[in-house]
Amino acid sequence: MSASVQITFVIGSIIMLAAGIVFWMMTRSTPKDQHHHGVVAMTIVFVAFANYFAMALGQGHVQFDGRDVFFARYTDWLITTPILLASLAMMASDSIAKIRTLVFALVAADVYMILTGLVGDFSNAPYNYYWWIISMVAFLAMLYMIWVPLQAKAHDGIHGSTFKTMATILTVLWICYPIVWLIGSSGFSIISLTLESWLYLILDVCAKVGFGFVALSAVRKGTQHSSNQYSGARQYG
Ligand code: RET
Repeated sequence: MSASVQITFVIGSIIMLAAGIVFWMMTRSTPKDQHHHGVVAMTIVFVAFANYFAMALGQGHVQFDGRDVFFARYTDWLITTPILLASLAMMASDSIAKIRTLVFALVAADVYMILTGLVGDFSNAPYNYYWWIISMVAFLAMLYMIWVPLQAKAHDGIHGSTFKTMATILTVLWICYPIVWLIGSSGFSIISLTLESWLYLILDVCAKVGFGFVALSAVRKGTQHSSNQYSGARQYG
């Protein structure tokens, strides 16, 4: 692994760790009944920190057919993307139990997408492209579930408008991952490994840190609103 690639992992570790600390502080000034949003945001960045740290130490990749496969990206995504989806679902509905079948289907499609992507990364051409297509089908199924049935439930939740903002950010950012995969070392190798690593870093920071900020700020703003309306009704922790 070259130094220019390794530096992206070092930067990634630092950003994720710093974000975790900031989210922890933000959560402390959030009403207790909204703490789950903070727990979700912290879990995502601390999991990402561990995976970036492993890659920075050279422990997150193996050689396959003369190139590095960074499997730590997939262990990161495998844990963080279902949590991100759960976070989005929590914005759509006050009670995840009410939409459990939909959440299960979303997470199942997501896990399927990541695992078939990993298999693709450990495949030579043309098999890697077959796996990319299979993974893409699961991704499109996920987008459908977010924009059709989940969106329909969103008006039930207290954060209905935040749902739309978060679903839009999620869609725009997540679409970039399969593109980077395809033009990077796992696909056509049109871009260098260094550029690929920078692109994944930018995407990961936006998808994890940006998403956490939007969720936590919305919850804090939303509850400030309601605590102004019903002053003293909420318990702060
Ligand atoms: C892969 C393989 C090729 C096909 C597709 C993919 C999609 C990956 C996505 C990853 C999202 C990761 C996020 C991480 C941040 O926490 C696996 C690259 C469709 C959508 C959001």
